[in-house]
Amino acid sequence: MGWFRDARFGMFIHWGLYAIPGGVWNGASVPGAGEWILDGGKIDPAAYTPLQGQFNPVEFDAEEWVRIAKAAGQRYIVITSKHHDGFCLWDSRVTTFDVMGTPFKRDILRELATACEKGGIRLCFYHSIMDWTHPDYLPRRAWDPRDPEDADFDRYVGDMKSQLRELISGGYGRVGILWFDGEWEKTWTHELGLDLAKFVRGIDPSIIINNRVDKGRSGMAGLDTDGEWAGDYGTPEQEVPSMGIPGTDWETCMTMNDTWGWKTSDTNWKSSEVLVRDLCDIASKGGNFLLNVGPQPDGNIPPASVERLRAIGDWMEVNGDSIYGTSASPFRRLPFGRCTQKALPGGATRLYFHIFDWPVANASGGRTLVVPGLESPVTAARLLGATAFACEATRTDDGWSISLPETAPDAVASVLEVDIEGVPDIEQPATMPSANGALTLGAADALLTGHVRFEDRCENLGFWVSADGVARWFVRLAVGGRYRVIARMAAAPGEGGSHFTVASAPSPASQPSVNGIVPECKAWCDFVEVDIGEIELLAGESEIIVRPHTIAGSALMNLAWIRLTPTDSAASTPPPGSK
Ligand code: H79
Repeated sequence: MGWFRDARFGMFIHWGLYAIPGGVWNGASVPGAGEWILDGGKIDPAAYTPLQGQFNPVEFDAEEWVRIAKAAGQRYIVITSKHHDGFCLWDSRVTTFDVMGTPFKRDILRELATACEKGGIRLCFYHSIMDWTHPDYLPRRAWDPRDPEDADFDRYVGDMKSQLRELISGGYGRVGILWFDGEWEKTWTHELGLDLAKFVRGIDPSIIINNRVDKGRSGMAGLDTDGEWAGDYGTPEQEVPSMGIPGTDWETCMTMNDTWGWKTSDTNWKSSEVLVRDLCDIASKGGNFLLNVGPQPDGNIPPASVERLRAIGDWMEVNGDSIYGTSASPFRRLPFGRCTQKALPGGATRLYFHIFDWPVANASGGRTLVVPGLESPVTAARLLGATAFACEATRTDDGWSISLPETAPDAVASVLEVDIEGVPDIEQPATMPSANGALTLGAADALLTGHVRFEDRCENLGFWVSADGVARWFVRLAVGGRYRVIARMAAAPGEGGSHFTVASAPSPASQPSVNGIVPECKAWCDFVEVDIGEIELLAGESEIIVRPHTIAGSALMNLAWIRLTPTDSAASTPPPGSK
């Protein structure tokens, strides 16, 4: 996994026959992603496959694509050798439904392999297990008139293996990753997944295989559920796991608009600012970013994509050290942005702070970045980019503060490089009781995993749509005791009645958790405070965990805060020095 972890940033390319209709079939716009048009438009494969006769991307230039990826700072390319429609972008001996049967008649993957080799980019293949046009693939789409009795799924698997052998040892260079997809259909089994992974490894033991070769993926979160699954890394799609996944390799794949394959009507582009911050965010959580482009039928990458890649590249040119070869942030959370780290020779550590929110001027007009909780001695601090400013690091009561110039070197994300002695020693932020001993756990301070989000509008946790959504807070108490639990929450009419649990960990056996029921309110932000019972907390640091038990409506609740109020005298005395 070495090169993969170092690379951190790659280009996804979705290209095939679907680029020709670009989301429009018989004059009508087909909802959904461009590459899904056969499915979304309920198109008979016999009406779709003739697109092969129109595929003629005369402006295709593999070297230009590689230049664009390199200029963006991307270190690898994952291209669709075959997507769900079954069309193959290389000269395959197994099928005539490939690029050699088009007017273009050029082996696109071979040209790209040559350009990648020359440019020092790792070439990888996305290969769909699901195949809507292969005569032996099952199950068939409901509107597909072909008789499924004639299909032989084992023969399909055999063809797929032959094709993978062509891709791995057919002169396309050293393949970095095989990126499988479409594994969720019922014909694909755990046994077939294990066998396919073994087959690929048998041809080239160094190939990285994503987890979609097997059946372990839990929905769009892309991470394996518990169990022994084949595959080297997790594949969250269109989302960033909020806490990363310690001990697991992963890669978020994402589009710049809402489609993977070219779709003429999709102009819902993310800004380059958002994409740069996504890259920082993903690196800070220990993952890779696989950012998609869907080339046009003429062979050009859409100008809107090229423009964004160039902006990211300009940022990477200056700040790439804070991304390549880094590992996840040692901080649970930082108020101003993100952080990555790298080990230095001799046991020291370099921290890279991605400053999204530049500090405002203090009373004396200066600017300082406060790094809460950093206990390690700081030996050097400097900003990346063209700035002569000498950053000074000062120890404070609860961390370090580092002086900064008035203007941020980069309006989107400035990088401050900070060297420390040894491995990071960090006192993680924790909520402490107020003067009356109460702990208020606000939505904005929650650490989130799974399907729950912070919502700005009413400052609550919301979109709590599935049982995997968990909110956690860290608290620090001088003395333990019993606490009354009040939740400020809301659910729209017809959405009440969900059950949830508030628990502490570690917890005393006597009263480890309490259950609450969500009231029905006038609207999602019409909050009410509900007393849901008592729990007991231990002295020292513990976690308060809120998770769904049963979701009655479309989502669990909107949660503004949880307040824990001491019920006995021991805990109601605030610990010395608490704020
Ligand atoms: O190639 C791009 C898309 O065409 C493809 N994956 C990216 C990289 C893609 N196929 N389907 N989807 C995206 C969305 C489909 C999701 C679902 Fe499921 C399939 C919902 C139910 C089955 C996978 C399994 C996600 C949840 C469970």
